[in-house]
Amino acid sequence: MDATTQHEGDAVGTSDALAGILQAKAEHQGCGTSGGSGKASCGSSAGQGDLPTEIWEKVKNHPCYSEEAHHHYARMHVAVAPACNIQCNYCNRKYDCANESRPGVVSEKLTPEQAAKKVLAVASTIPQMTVLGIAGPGDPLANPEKTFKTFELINRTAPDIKLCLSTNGLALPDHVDTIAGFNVDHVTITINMVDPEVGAKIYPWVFWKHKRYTGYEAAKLLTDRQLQGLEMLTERGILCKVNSVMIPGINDNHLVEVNRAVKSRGAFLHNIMPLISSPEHGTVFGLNGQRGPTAQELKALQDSCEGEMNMMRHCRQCRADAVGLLGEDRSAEFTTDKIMAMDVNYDLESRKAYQALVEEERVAKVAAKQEELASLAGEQSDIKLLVAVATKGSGLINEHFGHAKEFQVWELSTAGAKFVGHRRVDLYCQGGYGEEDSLETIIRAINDCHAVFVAKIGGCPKADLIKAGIEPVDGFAHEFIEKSAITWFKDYLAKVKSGEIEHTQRGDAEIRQGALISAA
Ligand code: CLF
Ligand code: SF4
Repeated sequence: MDATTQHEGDAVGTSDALAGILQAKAEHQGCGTSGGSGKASCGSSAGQGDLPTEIWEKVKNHPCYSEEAHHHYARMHVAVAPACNIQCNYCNRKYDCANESRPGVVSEKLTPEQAAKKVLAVASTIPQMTVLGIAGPGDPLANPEKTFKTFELINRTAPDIKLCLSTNGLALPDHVDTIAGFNVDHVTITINMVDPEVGAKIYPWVFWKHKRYTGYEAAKLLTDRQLQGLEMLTERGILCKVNSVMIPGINDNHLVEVNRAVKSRGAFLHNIMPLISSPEHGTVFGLNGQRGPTAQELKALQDSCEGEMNMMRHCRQCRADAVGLLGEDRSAEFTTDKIMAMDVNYDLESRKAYQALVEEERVAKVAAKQEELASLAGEQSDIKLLVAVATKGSGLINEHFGHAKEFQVWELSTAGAKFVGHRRVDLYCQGGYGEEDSLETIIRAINDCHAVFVAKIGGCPKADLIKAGIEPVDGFAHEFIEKSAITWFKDYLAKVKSGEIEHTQRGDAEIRQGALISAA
């Protein structure tokens, strides 16, 4: 089901697109105050921060709305919504909606009743699963009966689970009251443009009120409905995340304007995702050679939009039937056959007890980071660098290099450690042997990092990483990521200061094309 090839057209190095973003960044003077529930900054990486309590309660264990929560809490999707009412040039309808999924994956479609059983089965098996999202495989609001029937069943049987919805926004204004009525606290709208001229290059048509619209007219209708829906939701206190697909040469510079427009309408979080585009996906963009952004281009755009409304950088573009922590995919454990045969024991008390333990771990992690941060106080340096981390979750360096399917990327400076993204990679260790081809792609994926933190690593990959200028660090196995990274960074600064090493800039890195592969 997957395509793993790297897109040959991806240039690694400073490009026109990157130069354009840096220019836009210089012109973008901070962020306007957002209205509605988007007033405060998003769930910070350190905890409640300056968030009002009622907002914090909504985001604290939502893995997409709080970067910090995503290390600890899981989400699941149920694929109950097959139809769609628009066409995006990065979508092939054979596959799941690409607004919240990697292109090229196909989910197993469920009825609302099957979906409700699946939610109970997953909630019983994965007590840290706190959020149920409907994100396709088409558009949830182009399938309102199935979507809302599913919410109704889950509200009744598993009321502790937060409900979440992701839509292209065309039908949104018609359903806002129903969404509010089902206590859906989180809605994502994919907004790729606020200028119909740009939109006409992304959307060949939309279908509304029994009529097909094309070109400028279609894009105008879509943007008007999206922004109207966003305003209506935020007026009702529903937290809104905006997803935008970054398409170099089409909307990359324009997304700063999108960011301003959604911020001023109360959006809480902006998630700029890279276009994933390969000919084998059979999409218009895939077939006409449209490339996705490089890692540096994506980060520059995200940095340029960062302000009062935080940027989401931990999105995994997961599939319409995803299950588990954001960096993992346990959907294969919960196929319809398996669920129907499961003896489900949904025990609210044991879920709460497990989540209390998770909270204890979370508090310990934050305390360890604060302690290490205090020791960084007074350090003077302009050095800012990236490191990669192999983790299975819980905020720990607890994955072997050879077993990592992705690496988290952290930016280190005298301000501390900041999560800035992740890089999906091919497994290095294949049945006990190291795979040289994979190692090359891993190095390309983390080529902008100075070091890679792992629980364990073999001699061969270690030597190759050093040759590529990336320091393998295995001295912090099973310790907290942020505390360890800050400790390493202090040591790095000391070595630079003493002249033992010279600080150099790293190059760009590649964003892996191709679909998300099931872990099973
Ligand atoms: Fe799902 Fe989306 Fe809700 Fe999260 S995913 S409907 S907000 S529960 Fe999350 Fe997946 Fe990214 Fe979506 S990582 S694709 S942002
Ligand atoms: Fe495809 Fe989603 Fe766009 Fe519909 S909204 S065309 S399913 S990417």
